[in-house]
Amino acid sequence: MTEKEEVLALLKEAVETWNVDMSRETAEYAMDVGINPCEAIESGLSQGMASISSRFREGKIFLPQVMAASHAMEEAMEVIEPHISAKALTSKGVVVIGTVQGDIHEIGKHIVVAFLRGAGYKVYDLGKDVSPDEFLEEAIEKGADIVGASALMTTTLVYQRRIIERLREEKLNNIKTIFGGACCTQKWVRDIGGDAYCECGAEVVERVDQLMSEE
Ligand code: B12
Repeated sequence: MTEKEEVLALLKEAVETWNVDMSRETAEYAMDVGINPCEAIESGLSQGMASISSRFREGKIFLPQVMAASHAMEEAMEVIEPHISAKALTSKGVVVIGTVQGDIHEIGKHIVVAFLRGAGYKVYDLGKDVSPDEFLEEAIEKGADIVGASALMTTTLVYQRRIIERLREEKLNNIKTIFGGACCTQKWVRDIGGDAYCECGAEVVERVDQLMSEE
């Protein structure tokens, strides 16, 4: 195993074992030895969360452990995020993003925000449990080129559709939309008339660049 592989494995293990200190310290070490921050997130921390997800689904762990693992992941993200911040002075575009109404899952969105900021986009993160009208108001106020919304539950997916409906009702056809989150699929986004779907944070910059270049 190379040193990089070892550090990525430790990041995964820190989240898997909800070890906050290990998570923060390993993230600091990873940045010190020059591991690519995006790789540290996608190939390290996110792998830990993926394993937490499966164990939770199988009933091997419960909500408190998931919360503790989320905490460990967010601590490491705090360390890593400044290392992806953009040096670009001009913004490539404005993105207004949030987690939809009734949904408090934010980890994936935080990753997406970090990647987009790192790529030079001006990103306004509205947080969690954001109503379609709040998305709309902020999109208008901030002059959004793109609205992005995360939904992780089957019960909250419908609010992604509602965001599109509200944008259409207000004739904001120039604003593009991008969606993601555990329950969201390419098919769903096509069915609701969204402009792009993104399965994983590593792809988001490419997708958003593409949207910005389309008429
Ligand atoms: C961590 C977690 C929590 C944490 C959230 C902490 C936080 N601060 O976010 C806590 C413990 C609080 C929590 C609470 C609940 N949770 Co929960 N949770 C999870 C879990 C295990 C992991 C989610 C996660 O963070 N993944 C890691 C990140 C990195 O991945 P990601 O979110 O998928 O994001 C990536 C991509 O999807 C994409 N992406 C995501 N968003 C966006 C947005 C855009 C614009 C783009 C472009 C891309 C994009 O890029 C990201 C980076 O790669 C999932 C299981 C799962 N399979 O997702 C359940 C899960 C989502 N939770 C679930 C449920 C039911 C709940 C609760 C109702 C409690 C319960 N009874 O279990 C409450 C919800 C309360 C509410 N109103 O929202 C269910 C939903 C089931 C369903 N089908 O509806 C899941 C699927 C678990 C399960 N199998 O039952 N949860």
